[in-house]
Amino acid sequence: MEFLQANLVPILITVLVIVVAAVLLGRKQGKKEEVITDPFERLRHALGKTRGGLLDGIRRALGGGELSEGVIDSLEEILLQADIGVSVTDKLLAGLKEAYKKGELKSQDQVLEFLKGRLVEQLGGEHPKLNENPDGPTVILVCGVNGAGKTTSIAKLTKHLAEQGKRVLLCASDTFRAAAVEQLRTWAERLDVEIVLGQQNQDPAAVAHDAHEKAVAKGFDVLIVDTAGRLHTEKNLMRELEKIARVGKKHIESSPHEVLLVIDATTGQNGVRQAAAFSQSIPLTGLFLAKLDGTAKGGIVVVIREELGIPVKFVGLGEKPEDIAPFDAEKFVSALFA
Ligand SMILES: Nc1nc2c(ncn2[C@@H]2O[C@H](COP(=O)(O)OP(=O)(O)OP(=O)(O)O)[C@@H](O)[C@H]2O)c(=O)[nH]1
Ligand SMILES: [Mg+2]
Repeated sequence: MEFLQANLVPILITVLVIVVAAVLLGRKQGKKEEVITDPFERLRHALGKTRGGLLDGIRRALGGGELSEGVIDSLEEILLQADIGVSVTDKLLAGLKEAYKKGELKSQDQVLEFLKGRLVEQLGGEHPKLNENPDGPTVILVCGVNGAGKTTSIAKLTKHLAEQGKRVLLCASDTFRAAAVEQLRTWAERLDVEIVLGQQNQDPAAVAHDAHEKAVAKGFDVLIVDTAGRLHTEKNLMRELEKIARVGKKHIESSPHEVLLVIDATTGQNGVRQAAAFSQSIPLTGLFLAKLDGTAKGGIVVVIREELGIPVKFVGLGEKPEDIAPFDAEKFVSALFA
């Protein structure tokens, strides 16, 4: 009793703090995460960081004042910061100056429209589709460096293709880590698709072989093969990847129809170098640019088009399976400037 009387104030304060914390936590948990259903809005939202630097920077540089060659020059740093690359930035600035001298650019809006048009041109107006096998299962081999986002991107692709009515089979050829197999198995369960699992340390090519056999036997539309992360400098691992790519030909002669390299957009120009190096070992048919939502360097898409000539087929916009967009140059640029 004496103890209670002596410590009444601290006890009351502690109880009050606990109650307030519990109420706040309850509110937070009850609060629904914002779900963006419109695909363009989702893209726009994911490009927020890049747009923040690029569009806001351009607007600030242009200000409300007169356009001049000096003002145009001041755009250089902003374009470079968005990772649009030196060569394309030079072209854009030269184009802007030419149009300015001809008297075609007077307002801020005209400058923005000019840049949008040139960027779409630079991206070749691309809207590349996945290659399809008309004679059986389409095989998509997914590769990339450690942690690029391969397995998550496979979950997104699976959902995207399943929504188009395709029956998808997954193959867990990343047999180095039990956790990697488990990660893909969990996605397969969540997305309600079948999976061919490898045992830990089993030859990844053998697992891919079994998956091809099953895809043909059971008439799947698409087989997606997950592989372990690797660096292009690891010769043995690159040879292993070539073997995984080769092994399915016994069951599906034209396999793989897609070799998608997943690049982490947050690594900027480094990702471009990875892609160039990977493509020397294995012919890449497309890129999946993951984590666009996590970077202000979304302009990397333009550099990839300029330097590699390998089409970006999909972009990753977050960690959920619906956070995917097939790449479309016009929509991409619109979302960047909207
Ligand atoms: N914000 C964001 N995070 C992503 C995206 N794609 C993947 N991630 C996250 O990146 C991390 C690595 O993703 P994984 O799919 O495991 O990458 P991985 O290439 O399969 O990794 P390894 O198999 O270990 O080489 C995870 O935390 C993912 O949630 C994306 O588009 N946006
Ligand atoms: Mg993985």
